Amino acid sequence: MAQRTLARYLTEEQRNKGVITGDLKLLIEVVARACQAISIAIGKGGLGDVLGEAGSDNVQGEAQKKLDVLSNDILLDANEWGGHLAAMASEEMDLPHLVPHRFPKGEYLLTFDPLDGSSNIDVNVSIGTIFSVLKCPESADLSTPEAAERAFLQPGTAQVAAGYAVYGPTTLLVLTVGDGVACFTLDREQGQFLLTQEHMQIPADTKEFSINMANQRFWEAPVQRYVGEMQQGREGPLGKDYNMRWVASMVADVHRIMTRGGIFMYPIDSKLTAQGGKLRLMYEANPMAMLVEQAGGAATTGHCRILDIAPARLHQRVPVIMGSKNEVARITAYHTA
Ligand code: AHM
Ligand code: MG
Repeated sequence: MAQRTLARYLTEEQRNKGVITGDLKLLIEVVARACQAISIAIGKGGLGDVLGEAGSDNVQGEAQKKLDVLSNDILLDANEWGGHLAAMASEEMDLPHLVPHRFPKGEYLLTFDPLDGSSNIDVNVSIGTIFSVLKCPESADLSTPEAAERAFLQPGTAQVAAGYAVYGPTTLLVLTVGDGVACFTLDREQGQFLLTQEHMQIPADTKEFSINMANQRFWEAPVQRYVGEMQQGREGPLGKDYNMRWVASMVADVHRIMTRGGIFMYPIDSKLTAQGGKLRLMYEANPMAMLVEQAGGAATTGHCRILDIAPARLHQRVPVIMGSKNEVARITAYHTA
């Protein structure tokens, strides 16, 4: 049987199922090509001038790596001319990027974390790109970047597509257009993504958890209780032994969970109270929550479903707990107990 390329998958979602529009198909193909370009840049490593610090800080005050900046530029350049977008917003940029006047404007908004897992860039550990697509409200004021911010402030339930690329031993693109989750592998010889898994499903139960244990003393009581019980293993109230994995690239940690189950947590803790959490709602939590839910998992802050949050700010941060449904239900119950 002929291999199913990303283009063919998207054409079938459009033509046979009517799930996506032609413009959304084009948008996703452009994002996928940008991810291919990022994958090539990352692959150069020490052979190219791509590793190390960029010498600048992003809006969140974090030091940018050269590859953070390069990946951001690749995504902006690839997406601004196609006519499918009204504006883009990035973890690495203070304000939205409006489509320049010389290009036609489309009906979608794109948000991205161009290179997630910045601490892993220079040490050759898996990193990724996360993206989310929203419809631009017809009444949106796109006259200035400041005014355009409001158009993006939609809950995660409004996303029409979300995905991530993981740059690991292979480069993968994991995508949802609201019709389940499909995984594509980059064929480096052909230079295109080929469908390698359809209908990804996260097992409802797990024996694997993912959290930065170094923050343990700062956690709130429900997280202390849950992780404490997992650590007690077979002898504890959960009655089974757990394993722990923490790559420190959300993309890689969530991809492992998409593949074999598990629970990923970056909860609120006492040193994050002022900023509301570590991970960003628009660039990390929402797209990953849509993918996880589409694969049969669950995603919460501990107190509410991530996709239901009405964003107040573009760069808003939130606590994140996501993965295998029954485990997420357990820690959610501990938050309300
Ligand atoms: P980044 O977007 O600046 O890379 O930050 C997000 C990353 C996530 O990928 C990961 O889950 C987390 O930060 C790692 O945090 P820590 O350094 O506490 O392990
Ligand atoms: Mg990130």
